[in-house]
Formats: sequence, structure tokens, C-alpha cells
Amino acid sequence: MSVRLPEAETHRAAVCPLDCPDACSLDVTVTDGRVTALGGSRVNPITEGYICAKVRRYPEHLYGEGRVLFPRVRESRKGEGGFRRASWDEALELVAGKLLEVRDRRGGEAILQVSYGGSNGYVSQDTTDARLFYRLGASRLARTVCAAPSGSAATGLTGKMPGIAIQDYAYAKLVVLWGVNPSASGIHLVPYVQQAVQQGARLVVVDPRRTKLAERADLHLAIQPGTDLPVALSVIRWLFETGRSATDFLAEHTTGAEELSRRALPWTFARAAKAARVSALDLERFAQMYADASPAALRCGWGLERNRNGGSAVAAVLALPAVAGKFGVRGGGYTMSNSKAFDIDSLAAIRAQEPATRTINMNRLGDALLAREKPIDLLFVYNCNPLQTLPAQLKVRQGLEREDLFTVVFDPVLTDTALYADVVLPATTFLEREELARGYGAFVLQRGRPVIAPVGESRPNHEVFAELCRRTGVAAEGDAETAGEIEAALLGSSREKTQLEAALDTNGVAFPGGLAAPVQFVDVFPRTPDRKIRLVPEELDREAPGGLYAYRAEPATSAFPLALISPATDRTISSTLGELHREQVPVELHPADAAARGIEDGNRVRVWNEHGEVRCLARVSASLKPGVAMLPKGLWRHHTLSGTTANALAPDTLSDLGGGACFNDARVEVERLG
Ligand SMILES: Nc1nc2c(c(=O)[nH]1)N[C@H]1C(S)=C(S)[C@@H](COP(=O)(O)OP(=O)(O)OC[C@H]3O[C@@H](n4cnc5c(=O)[nH]c(N)nc54)[C@H](O)[C@@H]3O)O[C@H]1N2
Ligand SMILES: Nc1nc2c(c(=O)[nH]1)N[C@H]1C(S)=C(S)[C@@H](COP(=O)(O)OP(=O)(O)OC[C@H]3O[C@@H](n4cnc5c(=O)[nH]c(N)nc54)[C@H](O)[C@@H]3O)O[C@H]1N2
Ligand SMILES: [Mo]
Repeated sequence: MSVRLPEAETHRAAVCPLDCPDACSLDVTVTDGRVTALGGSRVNPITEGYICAKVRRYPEHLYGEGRVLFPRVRESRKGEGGFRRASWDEALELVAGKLLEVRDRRGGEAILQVSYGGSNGYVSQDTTDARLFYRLGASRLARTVCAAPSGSAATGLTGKMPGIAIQDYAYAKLVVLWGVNPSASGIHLVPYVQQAVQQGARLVVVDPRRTKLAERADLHLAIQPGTDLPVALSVIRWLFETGRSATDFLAEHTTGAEELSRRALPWTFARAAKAARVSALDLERFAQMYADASPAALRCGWGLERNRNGGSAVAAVLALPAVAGKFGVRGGGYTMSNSKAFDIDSLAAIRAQEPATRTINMNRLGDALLAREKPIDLLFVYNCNPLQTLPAQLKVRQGLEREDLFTVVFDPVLTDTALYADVVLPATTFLEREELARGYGAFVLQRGRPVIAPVGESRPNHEVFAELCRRTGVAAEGDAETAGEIEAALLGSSREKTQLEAALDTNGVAFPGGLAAPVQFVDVFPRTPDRKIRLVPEELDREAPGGLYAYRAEPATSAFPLALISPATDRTISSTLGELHREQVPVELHPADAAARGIEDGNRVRVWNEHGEVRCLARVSASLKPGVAMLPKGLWRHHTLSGTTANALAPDTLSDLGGGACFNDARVEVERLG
């Protein structure tokens, strides 16, 4: 009789650094060296012991079929995914050799790295990776696919002043959710909004879709995508015109109020309502509610930035609490991104100067890869899945198909982009490596430790890039290379070094200035030179076509009348984890738009415009505004019939500020397929 030994089950602490505001602290169950379950812990107070359904499925991501277990070298045509196994030594020699060959033959600018928020941790991005590409003199990347317009606006107006803490929404008497859908994209805000509502707070949602929270709202402004700017300006105009503006606050704490009021003047409720396709009375109701309530909490999301007016729209929305005088109380003010809550400077870990080479806007990757002049010969992709997440997908795909382009993809899973790689390198996930993680909603910094050994032969980013520095001969004495050295350099760059280290060592979590929930204009102030909000910052005014707050009209044409938006879903984190969902994803249409085209639930349809087409299933949904269609972001090619996604329909035009992506400026037509 054999004795069955109990399984060695342990619970280990970890932290989720994926691209999400919440930065959850995790409790990971490890059984015999394998992750068997993930849940939330209470180390980060916001996590409160629960996490999203997406990350709960992380064990399938770790050990699933899609995981890359060892380096691979291409054997088939690009896109077909035929690879042979290679050793790390062979793969790294090949990549290092190509980097040097391209630099020596064509100059460093023929090398381009493409990376984004696959892992938002401080250690796995902008450390040894940036060092390698800086020292090789590679082309620089403008990381603009997300948060560029809102980042420009928030920097210009307030120097990215930290916002209302998630837990402080419970104190609000009015909550405004503007272009944000926390039920999918940051779930820990939801219970605080609900708590506020239970205590009598009113809820306003500004969103073309009837989201879960919009269903519970006192007022849902279902505006046409891209029209947030006139809507916000009409409220600003009304506040000034009716004497409801906060005269004293504006005089003491802002500059540019008069100019802002001048620019808002043309935007009567009637005019804004016409542009936004909502009722003027509802706009006035909103303005009244906002003026009357205190504390009034405004959560500004990213849905409103992804169009031609995105930067000015966010600026106008962030100007609202200043004009209405909503700061200075707990639960009052706004939240945008708190990504700069800590004063940690990645340059300290990079230890190299950024070269003065050309900058390529990632939203124009397709054009850059297809350019004949100054071509890109080597593309290095990590922390990103550009084929599925960047605009103008067909151009990106055409670029990746170039036989004379050498592509490296470094990722834990075999993404659709990786199918076009010459070399695929296996990356560890955050459960297999060290990390220093911060949220851009929650005010926390947490230290992540590996809870399991690397799966297969996977290696962490910082190690692989440090090794490539050595193999290309650009490594230098004293470079921070190990996770410990990198962490020390990062924390060492902060004025709060001692406090941060002490907090990380004892509780595993640190707060900026020791504050989990700072109050705007009490604990935190604009980081502008005079600590004032700049309502019409000069540099933004110069950058925006026609000046800041100039509205660019609806781009629909008679050929392409429907606005196609591609918001986040509760199933994926952008495209991350998309390999776990195999079902077809439908395009959603309003019943009236579907009926006008003879389309019923479950039909096969073609969605197209001048940039490309998607063939997929259709779903009829009354949660949309008429004239608005939706196909979520982050889909993989297996999610549609044609293998193309919303990104094939997204123009590569740029927003007014920050060179941001205009995904939601896609205008399309839809027809039923036989
Ligand atoms: N589950 C999940 N969570 C995520 C992510 C994810 O992919 N999945 N991604 C993370 C990332 S990278 C980000 S940037 C954040 C994004 O977080 P959110 O800003 O909440 O996400 P989005 O889905 O882009 O947009 C929010 C809402 O804006 C609406 N919208 C679209 N166009 C407009 C418009 O013109 N005006 C207005 N007012 N609303 C509009 C959409 O219908 C949507 O409901 O979420 C993060 N969290
Ligand atoms: N149509 C449409 N497209 C959009 C948007 C939209 O609104 N509409 N929104 C955009 C937004 S908000 C964003 S933020 C972008 C995001 O776009 P991306 O930055 O491309 O994000 P992901 O799709 O999550 O891909 C990240 C990749 O990084 C990998 N990764 C994770 N951790 C690590 C690591 O430690 N090391 C390495 N080497 N790799 C790792 C993941 O496996 C994944 O393949 O997508 C944009 N795309
Ligand atoms: Mo994003």
C-alpha cells in the first residue's frame, strides 16, 4: 500500500503589474511548485481580498498551449508560425549579431524597439532595455498608443497632480464617470461608487454606451464619440455665464480663466447638444447637478481621448473642478492617471543618455515599417502586441511581412505578432520574476518576488537586455543589471528613498508621502512652477491644431456613417490573456442600425471602411447609442472570421495633443453576409 503524501501547498504574496489602475496585491496558491490559484490579498488596501476574473485565470496563461517555453527561430514564411527550437545562446548570438550588423551597415536608426504596457512594472521596462537601445543609437519610440493625449493635458494643466484616491469616492455627493468603465477596467472603484450612491450621492455617466454603471446612473449622457469637448465647454460656459464659477479659487489658484471662458463662449447647451446628439436639457441638468454638489468626484477615463479632439477634451474635463471650485475636500476634485505619484526616475536605472535620434510615433508603425527612405531593418518587440493593438492593422501586417525586416518578439506567449518573428524569446511573467509595481489609480508601490521558478526556459526582461548589452559590447562598468541593483537605483532616485525602502521592507507596500488617499489642494498641489492650474497652457495651445479647445467636427461620411468604438472588456487586458478565449467576438449594433441593414443577432457581417475590413458575427444591443457600433479592443485573429480586428478599421491619424491614437474615430459601414 502506497502512502499518498500531502501536496506541498503554500500561499505566497505577489503583486499584479498588468496595465490597470488598481495594482492588486495577490495571494498565490502554489502546489508542488506550480501556481494553482490566484486571489486578492489585503496588502494593498484597495484590493480588499478580491481580484478580477481575468487574472484569476492566470494559471491557464502560465501553463497553457500558447506559452513560449524556449527560444525559437523561424523556419516558415512570416505569419505562418513555423519555428524550430533554439538554445538561448544561439538565439542571443543571432539577435546581438543582427543588432550590430544593422547598426554598422545602416546606422542605429535602422533599429526600432516597440514596447508598451504589457507589464507596467518599474523593473521590466525602461531599465536595461532602454540602455541597450540608447547605447546602440536606435530610433526612439513615442509611446503614444494610450494615455498620450490625456497625459499631455494633465501635464499641461496641473503637472499631473495626483488625483482623488479610489476609496475616497465613498465621500462624494456626486460622482461623474466620464469616458471610463470601471466595471471592466478597474473594478475596485465600483464598490466605493456604489457606497456613495447608497449614501445618497448622485451618479452621472458620460459614455456613448449604456454601461453597467450607466444603468444605475441618475443621468446618462450618451454622447456621440469624440464630442466630450463641446459638452465640457458648454458646462464651463454656463458656470461662468450664470455666476456659478468659483471666482476666488480661480483668482488664487489658476491662470487662464478668462481665456478659457472666452473659448467656451460659443458653446451654448443647444450647440453642444447638437454636436453630441443629446438633449440640451440634459446638459443643463448635468451642469446644475455639478454646480450644486460637494464633494463632487470626477473620474476621467481614457474613452474620451481616443479621437481627434481627445487632448482638448480631457483638458476641458479636468478644468471643470477648477472652474466649479470642487477641490479642497475629501472626495472632491478629479482622478485621471496617478502614474507620476512617486518621484522615481527610470533614468537612474538606465544609466545612459537618450540619443538624439529620430522619434517614431508607434501609432504610425505601419508607415514606418513600409517607408522606403530611412527604412527600419530590425524591429524588437517586447511588452507589446503591436499587430493586434496599434492602429492601421493592415499596414502593420504588411510591414511585418517584409522579408528584409528582422523581427524579434520577446513575450511569455506566442502572440499574433510573434507569428511574424524571426526570433521568439520566451519571457517570464510577473509571477516568475522580481518587480517593483505601482498602480496608476491606487497610490501604492509594491515589491514583487517570484512565487515559482521560470516556466520552461523563460527569462525576465532585465536579464535578457543586460545580456544583450554585454553581447553587443555596449555594457559598461557599474551598470545596474540584477533586479536588486535596478531596484536600488530606482528607489535611490526618489527623495523618499528611505521611507519607501522601509515601507517595502516591513509592509510590502509604500504610499507616496505616506498617504494612501491624498486630498487635492490640501495634501497635493499642481506640480506647475507656481503651483497653479494652467487652464490654457501655452505649449498645448501651440500644439493643438487651431489652438487648445478648438473642436474638430464629426468625421463620418455618407459612405461610412457608423462610429465604431473599441473599448476594454472584462475578459482581457488589452490583448493579454486573449489566447484563453477561443469564441468568436461579435460587432455590436444598435437595433435601429441593425434593422436598417437587415441584420439580426448571430448573422455574419462585413464591417468595412477605407482602411480595411472585418468579417465577424453581429450582436444587436440596445446598450449602444444609435449610430454607434462596437468591437472590443485587444482581440486576437482567432476572434473574428477574417482574422482582422477593430484595429484594421482604425485610422492612423493623430489626436490634437500628444500624437495619440484615434481608434474611436473609425467610421464604418456594415452589411450582412449571405
Ligand atoms: N479589463 C480590462 N481592464 C483594463 C484594460 C483592459 O484592456 N481590460 N486596459 C487598461 C488600460 S490600458 C486602460 S488605458 C484603461 C482604460 O480604462 P477605461 O477608460 O475605462 O476604458 P475604455 O474601455 O477605453 O473606455 C471607457 C469608456 O469610454 C467609452 N467611450 C468611447 N468613446 C468615448 C468618447 O468619445 N467619449 C466618452 N465620454 N466615452 C467614450 C467607452 O464606451 C467605454 O465604456 O483600462 C485598463 N484596465
Ligand atoms: N482598437 C483599439 N485598440 C487599442 C485600444 C483601443 O481603444 N482600441 N486601446 C489601446 C490601449 S488603451 C493600450 S494600453 C494598448 C495596449 O497594447 P499592448 O501594449 O500591445 O498591450 P497588450 O495587448 O496587453 O500586450 C502586451 C504584451 O506584453 C506581454 N508581456 C507581459 N508581461 C511581459 C513581460 O514581463 N515581459 C515581456 N517581454 N512581455 C510581457 C504580454 O504577454 C502581451 O503579449 O492597446 C491599444 N489598442
Ligand atoms: Mo491603455
